[in-house]
Parts: sequence; structure tokens; C-alpha cells
Amino acid sequence: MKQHLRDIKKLLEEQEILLKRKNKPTDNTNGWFQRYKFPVLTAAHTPIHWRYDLNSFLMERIGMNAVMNSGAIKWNDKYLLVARVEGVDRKSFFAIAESPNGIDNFRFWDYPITMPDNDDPATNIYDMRLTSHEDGWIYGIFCAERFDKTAEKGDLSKATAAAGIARTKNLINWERLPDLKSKSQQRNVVLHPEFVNGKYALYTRPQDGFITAGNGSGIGWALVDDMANAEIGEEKIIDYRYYHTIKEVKNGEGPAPIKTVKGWLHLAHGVRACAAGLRYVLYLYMTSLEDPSELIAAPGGYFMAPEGDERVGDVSNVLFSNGWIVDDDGKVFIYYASSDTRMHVATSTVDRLVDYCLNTPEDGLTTTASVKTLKKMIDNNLKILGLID
Ligand code: M1P
Repeated sequence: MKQHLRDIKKLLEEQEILLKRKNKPTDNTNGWFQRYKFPVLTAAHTPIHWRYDLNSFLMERIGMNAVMNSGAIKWNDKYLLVARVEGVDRKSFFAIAESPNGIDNFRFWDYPITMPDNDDPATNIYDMRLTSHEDGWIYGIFCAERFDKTAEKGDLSKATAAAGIARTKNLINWERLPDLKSKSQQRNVVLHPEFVNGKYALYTRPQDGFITAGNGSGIGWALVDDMANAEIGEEKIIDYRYYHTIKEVKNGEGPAPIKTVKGWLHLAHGVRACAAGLRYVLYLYMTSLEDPSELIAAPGGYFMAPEGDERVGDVSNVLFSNGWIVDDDGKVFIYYASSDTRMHVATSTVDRLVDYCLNTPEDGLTTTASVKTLKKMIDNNLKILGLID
């Protein structure tokens, strides 16, 4: 065999070891979820035939920088991630990776998704939320980012964020629809899986600028008649931001909510600012089955925060999730990205997550309230231990 072919074989064999590596649960757990040791997707998981020019010096011709913020769906008994892959050119695109068990052996399909442009082509698209809607389509809603033409001369960083919308029946061919029309900029828009009063329901995140939420007070809710011409009329906030909380600066809906017997279960991210920059954590909340826009549970604090190696990456101190899968037996696979660099999985169950939501105390918004809540639990536990009456 010629040396060149031997070198290609070596590259492929080395990657096979990574792709086939068995994942294992970490030792520590808090009863809410179980983290797994190895990231499920990284830039090194992208196919060799995407990156290497196999016809030359065998050099990486088209580099991949990160694999992050992935939508998720169970499809033909496989666990699929619609990953945000970011090239070294800073452009993100969507690509599907599938696993037989949801925790390891994720393998990208041969080609990335070809997402058609609409009338106003975006510069960058990312962070797809997938919704299997009862209308029979699978919708993908994602951020469509464009240069802001109102920028002052020389300012090449001013951008706008809108919700791009596409739908598919087979995850291969995507029909691109017009972007969501909204008075404000929008990112982290998610489609609710069921009709509400005969309309499509969207979780929104109104924001004043590309980065800042500004007057956008939290996660919003809007009903639209037609996804092929989606326009926000009335928009109400269903999950507010508050001073000195984990979501003081911004928050945003994660994946489409899971329907449970006790209500809709939501995963979201909250952002606060500190001397080290912004810190992104994940939190849960629940809304009512009768009215999915009515908040019924808001456990205080974060559910998951960056830990260990997760804390460092392209944008450090960030956890972000826009994908989870629930199995028929109630097992939940939470897919989350760390520091805008790599994808991880943590597992839990619907019962545990609902218990966490319904029985974890709310944030009382002051130190006094937090200590009162803490003392109540200490009292209860000391009674159980027989140390006080
Ligand atoms: O860099 C952290 C995240 O920042 C944005 O999220 P949000 O709109 O809530 O601030 C997004 O760009 C997201 O992709 C990114 O992970």
C-alpha cells in the first residue's frame, strides 16, 4: 500500500477510537441528573472527509472549531443531535450526528444539512430547536444573524438576530420559511409542540439589541396563525428576569418543553454578569397543561452550572442547552454544550425533574428569604434524624 493511503488509514483508525469510546457516568451526582465523563461531540468528531484534503499533503484544509448548541430528536430508534458546527471561519452550520444509545458512539452523517436561504440571506445560522409538531411537520427554529445596516461606518460588529424557521419530514430536505416577524430582535425562539387555541405557540426572547435583552424582560409567549407567515402580535412574558438571580441579565428557552402529567417541563438558560464576564447556567421551570403560558413551578437557582473542564472554552463559563430527548420509560437525555466548544450529555428521569421543579423552593430574592427557606429544611431534616423534636 502506498504511504499516502497508509496515512489516510491511520487518520481514520485514530478517529474510530474516539468515535467508539464508551462513555461512563461520573462518580458524583446530586440526585437531579447524572453527568457523563466524556463529551459526546467535539470538533474532533467531525468526519475526516470534511476536514482533510485527502488528495494532497493530507493537511486539514477546512478546519472545524467547535461543535455545540445542538437540537435533539429520537428518530428511527436512534438519538439524533442537530449540532451547531462552527468552522474555523466562524460560520456555523447544522449537521446531524446519531447514536444508538444517546450517550456515546455519536457519528456525523456524511454531509451537513443544506439549509436553503430565504429572501434575506443570513450571514450565520445557529442553535436549532427542533419541535415535532402535531401538524405532522418537524420544525427547526434557529437564530439567523445578519449585519446591521444601520451600523456606523467602520463598525463591523453590529448585528441583528431574527428567528429563522424551516421544516422537514425526513431531516434531510428542509423547507425554509420566512423568518419570524417581530417588533424586536429575537433569539432562542422555540415552537410549542401542540396547537393552543388552534394556533401555533412560540416561546420567544425579545431583545433590544443583538446581545442585550434590554427591555425584553424574560422568556415570552406569542400565538401565531401560520408558520409559513409567522408574525408576533401580542407577546407576553411568562418567565421574568429578576435582580440578583441567575437570570438577571438574560434568559432563554432551551429545547421544546416535555409534556408530563403534572405540567409542561421546561429547560432554559439564565445569564448573569460578573468580573469574569457573563456566566450561563441552566435552570428548569414548569407551566400548566391547561394554559402552557402559566408558570406553575420555578425552583430557585440553577439546575446545572459549568463544572471542571466545562468551564473553559471559546466562550468560557457557559452552559447552553437546546436539546433533550425523553424515552418511553421516562428517561431523559439532556444534551448541553460547555463554553461554546463541545457537547455533553446528562441523564435524568421525568419523575425526578418534575419532583425537582415542584418541591424545590423558589428564589425568595433576598438573603433573609434564602436563610428562612434553608432553616425550614434544616428543621425538617434534624427532626427526621431525631436530633430535635
Ligand atoms: O455565548 C453564549 C451564548 O450566547 C448567545 O445566547 P443568548 O442569546 O442567550 O445570549 C448565543 O449566541 C448562544 O449561541 C451562545 O452559546
